[in-house]
Amino acid sequence: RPVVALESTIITHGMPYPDNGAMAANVEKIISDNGAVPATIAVVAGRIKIGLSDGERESLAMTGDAMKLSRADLGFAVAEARTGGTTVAATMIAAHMAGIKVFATGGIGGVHKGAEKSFDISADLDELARTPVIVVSAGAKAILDIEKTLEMLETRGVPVVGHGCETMPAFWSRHSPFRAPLTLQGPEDIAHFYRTRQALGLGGGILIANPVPEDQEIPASEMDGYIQAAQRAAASLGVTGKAVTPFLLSKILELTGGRSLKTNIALVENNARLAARIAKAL
Ligand code: PSU
Ligand code: MN
Repeated sequence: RPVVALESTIITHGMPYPDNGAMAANVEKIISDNGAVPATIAVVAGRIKIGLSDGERESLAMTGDAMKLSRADLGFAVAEARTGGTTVAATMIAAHMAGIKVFATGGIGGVHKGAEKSFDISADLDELARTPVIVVSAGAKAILDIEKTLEMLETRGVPVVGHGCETMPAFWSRHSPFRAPLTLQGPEDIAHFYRTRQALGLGGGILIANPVPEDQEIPASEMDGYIQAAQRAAASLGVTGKAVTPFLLSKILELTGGRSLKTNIALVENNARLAARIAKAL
């Protein structure tokens, strides 16, 4: 049956309670309504779960001390019987273990602004290079350096496909100043492209960049000020490492008075719909 994987760092570290739990339940429903089976992936007390019960999903949403698990920490959480949300990278790993080919998220991690000094580049990019899963996103979060993220993906051999768009979306906004490297029009074409890459033995994943619906976007010109303010706050508080992304997201939520969260939820829902259609096409 067509299955769509869903990540859980967005639940544990990406949105506040109770919006996170409501978003997670609703996204699963959207996938079911579109004829596919949702599988939210997380580590619960040391077990990698492919699909959560309503109760497990809700208690993950309420867990204050869940770990943020990427490739580096996934094995640790299993060994030490810990609970955590899986990032795009760790969710791709677990989805692939279970034979799931399509995964819906909000935005991927990427090259952070100032990475030439901090070396802060998300493990999501490396995972896209090695694990054959289609990741449906709204692009790279605008808190990142989108231009460097695209360069890095090209270097690592990851196809980046705009869904029906010529410019790269910027998460909360439909447009960034950069071109989408490739463009495809719909789920059938994306499924065909995936199968072709498999047949050629090219390996690795595909990143789909799906712009947020027009009536839900926050224009880039408006987001820029909030993003810069959040970045200044992170720098002055000395936030580093895996705490950077969650910090910036919650600061931006605060600065936009909750508007960024509404957009974030809308774009995840939009990605879930497309992912279900791709899974069915495959
Ligand atoms: N998109 C969101 N909220 C999130 C994330 C993405 O709207 O919380 C998470 C994803 O799980 C992504 C992770 O894989 O942030 C990237 O973290 P880092 O930059 O530390 O690799
Ligand atoms: Mn990082």
